[in-house]
Amino acid sequence: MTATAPAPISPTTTKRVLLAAPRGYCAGVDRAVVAVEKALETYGAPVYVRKEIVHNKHVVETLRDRGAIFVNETDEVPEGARLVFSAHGVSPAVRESAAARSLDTIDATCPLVTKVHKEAVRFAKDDYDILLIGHTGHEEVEGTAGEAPDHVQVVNSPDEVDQVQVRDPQKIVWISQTTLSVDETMETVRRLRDRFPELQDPPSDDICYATQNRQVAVKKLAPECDVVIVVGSANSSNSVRLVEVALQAGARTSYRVDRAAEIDPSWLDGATTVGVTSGASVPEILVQDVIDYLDGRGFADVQEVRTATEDLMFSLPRELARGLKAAGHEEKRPRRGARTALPVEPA
Ligand code: 0JX
Ligand code: SF4
Repeated sequence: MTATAPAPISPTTTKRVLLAAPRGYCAGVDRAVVAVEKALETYGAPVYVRKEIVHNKHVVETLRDRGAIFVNETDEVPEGARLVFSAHGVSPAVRESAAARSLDTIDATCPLVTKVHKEAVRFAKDDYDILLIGHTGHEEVEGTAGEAPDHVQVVNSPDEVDQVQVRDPQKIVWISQTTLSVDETMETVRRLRDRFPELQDPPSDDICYATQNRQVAVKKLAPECDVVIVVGSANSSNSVRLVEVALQAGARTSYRVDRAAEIDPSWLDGATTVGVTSGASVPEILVQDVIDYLDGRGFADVQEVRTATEDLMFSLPRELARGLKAAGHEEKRPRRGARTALPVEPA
C-alpha cells in the first residue's frame, strides 16, 4: 500500500457523488471468501463454516446458495466433515474442539489477526497484564482473548478505562481488535496511559492497514458531504465505524445500508454532495448498485477521492493450497480488482 497525495475537492452546486478509495474488500476478506469458494469447487458441498466467514449478509447468502453451511459452533458439524474458520479468527479452545471431532479444518483467519494472537501469546508468556481494546462479544475479540484468558481483559471504550484493574502497573501492554476507530482507540490508550504511565504499546499497529485506509478516505470527503452512505452489514465492526468516523469528520448525516434498496429517498432531500464508501467485507457490486441508485436521482457526477492505493494479497490457507494441489486444481487467483464479483440478487 502506498499513500498518495489527495487532490483537493472542489466545491460545487451541482449534484455529485464523492466515492471513497480505498473502500470494500481487504486482502483478508478476499482470501477468506475465495477459500470457501475454492473449498466448494474442490470438495463439493457441503462445506461448513464456523460463524459468518466475513460480516456481510450478501456474501454469506451467496455462499450459502452455493452449498456452504454456516454454524455457530463445532459441535453442530458432523464428525470428520470439513470446516472453515472465519476471517475473524478462533481461540485455541475452538481448534481443540474441532480436532476432538476429527474435523478437516481450513483456517481462513486473516494473517493480520493471527499477528495479534501471537502478540497475546508472547506477552502472556512474559506474564504481562494484557489490555485488549475491542468489543466484547465480537468473534475476533473472543479469539484473541482466548489465547491467554488469564492475562487478557477487554476494554470496550475510553469510558471503561477507570474500571481497569492490573496486578502490576509496571508490566502491562495494550493490544487491539483490528477493525476499530483509530481515533477512539487512541483516546482509550491516552486515558490508560494517564492511569498507567508505564503502559507498553504493541510492537506494531494492530488496527490493520485496511481499517485505517478506509477511515482516512472517508475523513477526507466527509466535510464536503450532506450525507455519507456506508455500504456494510450491521454486525461489521469496520463498516459501522465508518459511519461514526464520517460524522466526526463533519458529514451532516451518515447512514449504513446493506444494499441500495435500503436507501431512504428522504435522506437525499436538499442534498448536493453524497459521499459513498464501503466496509472491508463488502463486494464492490453492492457499491455500484448504490452509485446506480444515486445516478437515477440526479447524482450523475461521480468523483473518486483516493487517499491510498492497496495491492496487498495473501496466499490461500496452507491446508487448502495442499488440497487444491492434490486435486489438480489451479491455486492461482486473479487480483481482487479483476475478480468476478459475487452476483447480486434483485432488490
Ligand atoms: O466486524 P469486522 O469489521 O471485524 O469484520 P468484517 O466486516 O467481516 O470485516 C472484515 C473481516 C475483518 C477481520 O479482521
Ligand atoms: Fe485482515 Fe484487516 Fe481485513 Fe480484518 S479488516 S480481514 S485484519 S485485512
